Amino acid sequence: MRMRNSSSRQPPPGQQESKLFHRFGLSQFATRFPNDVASPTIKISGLVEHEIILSDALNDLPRIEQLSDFHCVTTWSVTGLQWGGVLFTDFYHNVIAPQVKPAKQATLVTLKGQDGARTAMLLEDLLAEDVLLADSLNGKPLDVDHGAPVRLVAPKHYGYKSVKYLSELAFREPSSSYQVSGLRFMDHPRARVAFEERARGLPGSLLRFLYRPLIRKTAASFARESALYKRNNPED
Ligand SMILES: Nc1nc2c(c(=O)[nH]1)N[C@H]1C(S)=C(S)[C@@H](COP(=O)(O)O)O[C@H]1N2
Ligand SMILES: [Mo]
Repeated sequence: MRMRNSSSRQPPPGQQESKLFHRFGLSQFATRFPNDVASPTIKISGLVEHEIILSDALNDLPRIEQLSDFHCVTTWSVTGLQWGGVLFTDFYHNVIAPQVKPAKQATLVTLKGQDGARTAMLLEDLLAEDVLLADSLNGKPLDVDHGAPVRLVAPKHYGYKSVKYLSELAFREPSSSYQVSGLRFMDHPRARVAFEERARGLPGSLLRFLYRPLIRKTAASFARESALYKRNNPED
């Protein structure tokens, strides 16, 4: 088993440390949960030679445990989370490239979650050494709060790129337009934390102050809905 520490001591610009790893997202996602945790699939589609639907996406790939920090665009950060799973780059080179054969020009990948969350990342960013498909957190199987059965973890990008309940990856040309979870301006095409790319068109340093007041209420509503869901679905 490989271990890696990608956690950093220095908080990125505009971020503040949170001791709690909030279940979090756009307010309309508070009540949404994965519809299939027991026999999930990930579909790989778009500009590809062979579309496939994988039922055990992480099987047979080398596993890694990685310590990394997590940065929500609304300015809370958690440091030192231990994710377990496989490197996206291993998944790409051992499964996607040989079996799916994406077109050369398809350098943008849209990501979908079982709850309807949508965003996109450059393939180049997904192939960074610290991007994972994770199925465990802090030594335990991922739970529904944090993305079971499988989520993306892209530590150098704001949390909204780390899609939970991952259900589909689609390869596209970089110029193609794609749907996002919320308002278009809120989804920066790269969303790199180090450059404070919080959103399109507005300076990240301004958005800090607009987003920060939303944290407490959002986290509370996500926690409330999670408690209700767990009461009704004790087996998940
Ligand atoms: N499928 C899905 N993925 C998602 C979200 C969501 O609501 N649904 N929220 C995003 C946001 S804004 C953040 S900050 C992180 C929060 O991850 P957590 O809920 O595991 O703490 O997940 C991201 N990925
Ligand atoms: Mo977020």
